[in-house]
Amino acid sequence: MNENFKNEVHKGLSSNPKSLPSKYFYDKKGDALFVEIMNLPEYYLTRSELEIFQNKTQELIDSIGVQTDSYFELIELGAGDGTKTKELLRELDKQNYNFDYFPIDISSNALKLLEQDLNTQIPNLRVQTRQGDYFEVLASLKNSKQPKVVLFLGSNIGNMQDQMAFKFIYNLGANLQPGDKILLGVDLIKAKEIVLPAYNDKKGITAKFNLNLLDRINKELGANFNLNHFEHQPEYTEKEGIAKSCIVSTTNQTVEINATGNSYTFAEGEKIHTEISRKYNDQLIENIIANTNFSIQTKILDSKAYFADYILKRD
Ligand code: AVJ
Repeated sequence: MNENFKNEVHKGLSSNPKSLPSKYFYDKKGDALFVEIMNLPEYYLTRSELEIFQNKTQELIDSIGVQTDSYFELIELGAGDGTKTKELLRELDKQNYNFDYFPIDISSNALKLLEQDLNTQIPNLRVQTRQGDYFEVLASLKNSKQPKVVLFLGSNIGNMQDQMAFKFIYNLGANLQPGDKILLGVDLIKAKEIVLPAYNDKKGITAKFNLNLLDRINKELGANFNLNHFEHQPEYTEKEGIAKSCIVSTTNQTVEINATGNSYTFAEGEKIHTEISRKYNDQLIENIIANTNFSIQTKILDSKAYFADYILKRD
């Protein structure tokens, strides 16, 4: 049993207001539900960024500033199935750039599948998968002193509070050298009518994704959450620019968790905060990177200006 999971669940459910960390969404079932989310008509994020990678590939290559005649390392944090990245990899391969691709992921299974897929689809590509924690892997790549481009796509940074996002970029900088780049994909602040449905789809897949966290606690920590007595509840205001997901208790109830040896009471209407998905604009990105060694070099948008890929340059 995972001690961190147990401790974080206990801490979150003992706090007021209650919360659970979003990083625990991604067990096997959660991974599969997230793939379903990416294919939902309401979830525009993945399609918008894919459009950038398909239609603005040359702009991306020009702004990461790599040269055909000198080696570089292309590192991806949380590579997933590589759909977007493949657009870039294909073009770099076609234009004979000299680089290795280092996809980093927690899931060794995802990395194995990605490597096989890349080996058949882009046979020339040199792939070096790295399983593990982003920063441990980055620290191990630091010694090479080769020019680096780090991809952090999909608005994954949006799950972090701004202060955490600052620390994250700052720590990336500590593992990079002057001139290195980060390609940071972020969802942009826009109207509630567009953002909220992305977190509240008609088919109820996002609701399942959110509630799966309780199911995971049931299975891995021996708890007795009754999923029929909890509901998915998303919120978003354009003013704040942060989509928030909660799980609401629909009745007064008590839940026992064997692994923690505790019970937790929920009042009717009480919320468990499970996720923030921050949306950005230039000012917010400027604020987050203000005390890091990075500056914004370029911003590339999709045709609807829903999503942006920022190229940040390490000074
Ligand atoms: C993978 C963090 C980008 O916040 O939009 C999708 C996760 N949560 N639907 C996001 C998610 C609910 C997603 N990220």
